[in-house]
Amino acid sequence: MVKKEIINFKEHTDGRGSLIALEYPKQIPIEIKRIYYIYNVKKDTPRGFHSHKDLNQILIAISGCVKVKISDSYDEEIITLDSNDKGLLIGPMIWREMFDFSEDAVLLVLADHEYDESDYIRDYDEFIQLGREYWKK
Ligand code: T46
Repeated sequence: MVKKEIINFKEHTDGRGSLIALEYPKQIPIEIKRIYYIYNVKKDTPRGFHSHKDLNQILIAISGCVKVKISDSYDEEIITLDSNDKGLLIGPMIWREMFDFSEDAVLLVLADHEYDESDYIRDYDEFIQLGREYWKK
């Protein structure tokens, strides 16, 4: 099993519609420093292909559907994000690839650090080497 968490968000639904609030630490376990969203992804165009050294992030398919392949350098898993009341928490030293974006997919990402290119591991062989030291199964 790859270390990750699926967080189910509480929906506030009434006659007018639905609302989901994400507040630290009640609904989400990370303090948000940055928010970004990915959309208009071309058909059959995967993204990601990297790990982070320190960053924690929560991925939410606000609209549509997207699959995320995660690996800790030993095991891998594919998680389907297809509902805006569910978030995937991924921590450090987890390789991620996002693929099969539906046309209407909007992937919202909450991150606990500012953008820092030096936090990325973009080379897969380097990730496997560092990941095996980090996770030591
Ligand atoms: C991740 C997955 C889920 C910025 O300027 N600021 C930012 O906060 C981010 C995230 C990106 N950028 C720039 C850097 C690149 O020129 O936006 C461009 C696309 O970024 P990237 O190729 O890293 O995008 P993805 O979709 O491959 O990966 C992103 C995040 O970078 C990454 O942290 O975990 O989404």
